Amino acid sequence: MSNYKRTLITTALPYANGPVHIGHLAGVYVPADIYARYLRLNGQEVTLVGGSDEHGVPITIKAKAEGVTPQDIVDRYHKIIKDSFEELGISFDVYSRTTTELHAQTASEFFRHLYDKGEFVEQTSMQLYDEKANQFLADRYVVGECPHCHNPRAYGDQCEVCGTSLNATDLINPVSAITGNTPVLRETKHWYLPLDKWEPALRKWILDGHKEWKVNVYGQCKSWLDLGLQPRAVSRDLDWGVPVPVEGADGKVLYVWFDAPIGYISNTRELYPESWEKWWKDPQTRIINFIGKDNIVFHCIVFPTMLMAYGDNYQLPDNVPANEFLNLEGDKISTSRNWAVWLHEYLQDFPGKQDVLRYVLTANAPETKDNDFTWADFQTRNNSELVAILGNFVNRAVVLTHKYFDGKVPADVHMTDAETAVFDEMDRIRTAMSQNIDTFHFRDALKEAMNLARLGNRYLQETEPWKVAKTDIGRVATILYTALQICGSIAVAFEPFTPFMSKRLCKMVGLDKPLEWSMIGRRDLVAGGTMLGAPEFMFEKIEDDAVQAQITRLQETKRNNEINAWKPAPQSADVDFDTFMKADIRVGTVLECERVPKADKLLRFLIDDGMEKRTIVSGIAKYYDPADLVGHQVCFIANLPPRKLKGIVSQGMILSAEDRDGRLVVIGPSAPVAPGVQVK
Ligand code: B3M
Ligand code: ZN
Repeated sequence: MSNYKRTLITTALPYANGPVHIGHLAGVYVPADIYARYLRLNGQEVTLVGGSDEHGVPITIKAKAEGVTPQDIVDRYHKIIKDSFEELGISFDVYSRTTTELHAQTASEFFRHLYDKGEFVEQTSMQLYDEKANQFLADRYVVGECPHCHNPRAYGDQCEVCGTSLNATDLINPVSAITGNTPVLRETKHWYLPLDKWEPALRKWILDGHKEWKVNVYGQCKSWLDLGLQPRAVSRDLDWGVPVPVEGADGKVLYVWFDAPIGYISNTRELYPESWEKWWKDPQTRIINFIGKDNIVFHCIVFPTMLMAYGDNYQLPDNVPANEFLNLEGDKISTSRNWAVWLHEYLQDFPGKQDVLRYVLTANAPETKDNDFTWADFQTRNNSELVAILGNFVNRAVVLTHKYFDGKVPADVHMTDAETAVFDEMDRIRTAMSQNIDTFHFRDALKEAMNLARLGNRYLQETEPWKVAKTDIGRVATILYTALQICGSIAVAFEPFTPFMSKRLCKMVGLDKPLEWSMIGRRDLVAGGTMLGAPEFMFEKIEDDAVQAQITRLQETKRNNEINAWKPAPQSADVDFDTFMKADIRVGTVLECERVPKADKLLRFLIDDGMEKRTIVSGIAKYYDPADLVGHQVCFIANLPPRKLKGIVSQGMILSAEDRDGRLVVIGPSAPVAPGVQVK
């Protein structure tokens, strides 16, 4: 634990243009909350700051698409986001938003201070302008080819395929996202933050001063610094955002990445109108930014530069423990493709199971590399870890105490070596957990917490109180007393991870004092004589059908995405007329149709072709009930060489159209014709 007086924990402000999903949670909010709760248990002065990022182009694009105002969009999503965070138990001290008056004031003042100090470079340049929409095209308002990887749909601020951050004017063949027009170049004035000027200071601060940062974070900073920093525009020609507080800046707002990090400051100010400055300007405050890996440059390079340029003792972050990405069932999470597990939907589908999600996202957190969330893993971790290990142990300890001591924690206790070993192991676990959390290794910390439950199960297995009870009830008292101390320690150790369970467990074992981290491993945590509550299960099994419903939903999403992405196949190379005429296509009437045994795709047809009857095997069994086809007329190619399929000789091929979703539809004449006529 550090010598700082207080810790300010910030969490990336999610864009209020959609709800939050498990990727956001695993990357930012769950780890930040664990950290905040842990520090509070350690008696530290902590503030956890969050809020919605309500500016930027994507919000205005969404508003345009829906025919509503940007304010309507952010009002809608801010509420969904805020409510769902609260329900998940993210213990924000403040969760605000960047459309408040206080934020506009704070961000304006920040800009104006830098402006007055001469920290910006004013520059006139040519920017893309949409003459039809009468506006400049900032950031995502332009789409075009990436000059690096040639992805045809790169945005004006970033290529999502190769990850390069771009200027709109870098794009090859830029097109307006508003009108589809090719933009023209027009002159406009903007303010730039000269990052290059601050490069030596940044190098010293990060590369020399923060070697302890996570490898992924340090590495990204180093490669940015080694590439050389460029001045960055901090204003945009846009009508949504905080107006640039300078004469002659009509129609210009602060760039969203300029005002958003200042949101951390305004939100702190909203929470502590009188004392906010000590959280930002006192060297004894430690600032920790929880973010995802795509935000590293803004938090390690741009925002610190803004703070240094401002001066006035603003403190730089002490650590930026950015996480990698969480994938979903093997694919990148994507808001636009609806490939996500949305928090507000999870809370609806799994009521009361906040802890399970928190547990799984931590056990599987993308701390050092991208990781995958699967529903199968979610179910397994719940059923075989939370239920089978933790829930089971706690339940046994409490049930046995009810059975042998009427639910009263035994008081007459005589510890042996077995008990000393248990308490020693709990001490070790507490120390290991602290070390892991202090260094942002939450997965490992959680594994250690789970070791408390494993320890408890092993201890009961070895001491077998249910057997000893027949001969030595005094010994059973010691065993159950010890088991209940483990339960108490579990309640404390899991509080940062699964706070809802922790609360219920405290109640069940009669632990009613405020929790403190140092209670883990204590020998008298659950006092002798305490009356336990009725035994309750801390977790319940998640059944296959609940998980299957989620998987089915994702499969439907995937299918819909494929259908939406469908385009007609490019036209085939020309075929000369004589070649085409060689195919003898005829109409036949279906006399019989049945499934081919042991071949789930195949149907066997008996066709009246006007001459003799012929058998044709066709791979459309998935799409038809064979009985429905009997009596129908179909088109078939008559002069293909016979082919053997599953032992049946097929004399020709039935024609069908393949729909966007892969479904095959049989082709026939639009009115009855004589069997055997040719199709020309
Ligand atoms: N809204 C980007 C994001 O959600 C941005 C973070 C701002 S943190 C100051 O990825
Ligand atoms: Zn690219």
